[in-house]
Amino acid sequence: MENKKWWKETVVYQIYPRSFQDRNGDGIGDLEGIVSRLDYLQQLGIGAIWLSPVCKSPQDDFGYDISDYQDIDPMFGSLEDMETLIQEAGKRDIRIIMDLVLNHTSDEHSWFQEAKKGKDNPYHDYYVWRDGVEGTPPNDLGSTFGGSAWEWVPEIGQYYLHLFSVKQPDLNWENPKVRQEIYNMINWWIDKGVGGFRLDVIDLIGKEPDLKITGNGPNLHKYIRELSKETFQKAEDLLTVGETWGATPEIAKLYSNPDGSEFSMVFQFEHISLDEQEGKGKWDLKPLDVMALKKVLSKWQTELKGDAWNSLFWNNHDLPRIVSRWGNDGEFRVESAKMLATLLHGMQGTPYIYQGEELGMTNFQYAIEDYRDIELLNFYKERMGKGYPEQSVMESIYAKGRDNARTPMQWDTSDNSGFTQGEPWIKVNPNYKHIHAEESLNNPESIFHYYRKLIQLRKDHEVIVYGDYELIFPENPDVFAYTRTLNSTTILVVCNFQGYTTELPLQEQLTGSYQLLIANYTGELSESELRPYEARMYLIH
Ligand code: TEU
Ligand code: CA
Repeated sequence: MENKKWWKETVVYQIYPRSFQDRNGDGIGDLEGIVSRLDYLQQLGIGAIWLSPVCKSPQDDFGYDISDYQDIDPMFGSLEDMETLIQEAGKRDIRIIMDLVLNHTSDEHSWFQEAKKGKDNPYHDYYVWRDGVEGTPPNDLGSTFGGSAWEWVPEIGQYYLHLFSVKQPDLNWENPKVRQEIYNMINWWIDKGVGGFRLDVIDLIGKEPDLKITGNGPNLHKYIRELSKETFQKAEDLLTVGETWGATPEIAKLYSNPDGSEFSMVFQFEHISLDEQEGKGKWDLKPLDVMALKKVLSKWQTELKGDAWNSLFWNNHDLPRIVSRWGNDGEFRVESAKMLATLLHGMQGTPYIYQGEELGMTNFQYAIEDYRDIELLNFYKERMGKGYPEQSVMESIYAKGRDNARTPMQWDTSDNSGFTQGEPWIKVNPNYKHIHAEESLNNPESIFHYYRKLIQLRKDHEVIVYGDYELIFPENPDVFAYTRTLNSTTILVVCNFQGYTTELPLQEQLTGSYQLLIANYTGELSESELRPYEARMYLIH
């Protein structure tokens, strides 16, 4: 069996602070708001909160542009509030996982303010600069948020690199001083008692911009091993998870080596791109192929076994709501949300729940002026500028825009769903009148209570954490089914991904003595077919 670790046995809940709970009425969620909802999270049963960035930031990319790593943005509260959150969460056995944005800072960070003063400034080399002439960037490297990744600074006659917005200059990891500053900062946070870190776009720090290499650069793992040794490894068993868009299982085995030389685990995104057209980006859509999803997730389950640890997620603050994406947010919203949860929470790895996922919150469709995300707004401008039909641009935004995940948490039926007493920074999804936490808490059949049970099952059955994975009925195009086995115990998970009833010879699997652990339909359960989005988990001895 794998080495036991607390972070293999827990479930993590991601909070996007500006959209979770506002306490002071300015329309933006804050740390006090989070503290006020800790009992709710404790009831759900999670053991850690991944907190999207709360450090000082001009909020150009909503906190992923940090101007001071060792202070809290006043919009979210103070350092004292952060300490209170760590303590109050701790009392409920919940650890706080901070979001470390180490690939870039804000252009308003004092390092960058100094760096752009001149080539001789001691901070100049903290960032990535190239000589050039105005209008002709060093090369055609593009920013994820559109346009060139190079920005001209006339005062010093150089370009700086920004793989994201112009207000997010990339740090120069080749500079040992930069690395040391970062280690000191991380150790300062470790001393404050955080339970771990999520590392934003960490696969980019070994970039070679002249060769147009961004992800998985030649020195990447050298830097990560040094970072880990100087920080994480000096602390108690932290949960560290890297965001690594370009990871393959082979690469993930480096990042998540059980010897602890890098991270606990990484977020891989292979399944996340399955509804994108080949060779195009996130915005150009195609329907999900269930067979492809089975293949990709099974590959990660089998290939990491014993050599690395999986993160399991459908959602985060950058992704559309899974129930709208690969479930059905109309007639079968509840069934399909539970089905998707069952599939993920039965697998090997650490499950992550993104705020509102446990309520079955959905995507939404607003007019363009009601959106707030920089990536989405840049995309709109770019496509409209190129003459795309507005309808097709909006379709992409409805399906993939990051704001789908960022609408406020739906707590109750009061104004703005109990998120704020003021004017919310982004509109609440109008469906809050029937999708909200209060209803979910009161209804034993709710999606919330289903997630709560799944989390409890993971605590009660070691096989869900440590059992071996095997895909079954591999050729069935409708059903995703697998087993998990540890010694003489087997878990069987079956999930119908379709909105119609489909046949499945379950009796082949249900031999000997077995027990139903959880299911998203009640009443009599057939052993030869599954209803729309039906999901079940059995324990077989
Ligand atoms: O995301 C990395 C990233 O590449 C995303 O921009 C992604 O490509 C896009 O959101 C897909 O829709 C991380 C953070 O999660 C994201 O919120 C930040 O904007 C980004 O890094 C820059 O820090
Ligand atoms: Ca507030």
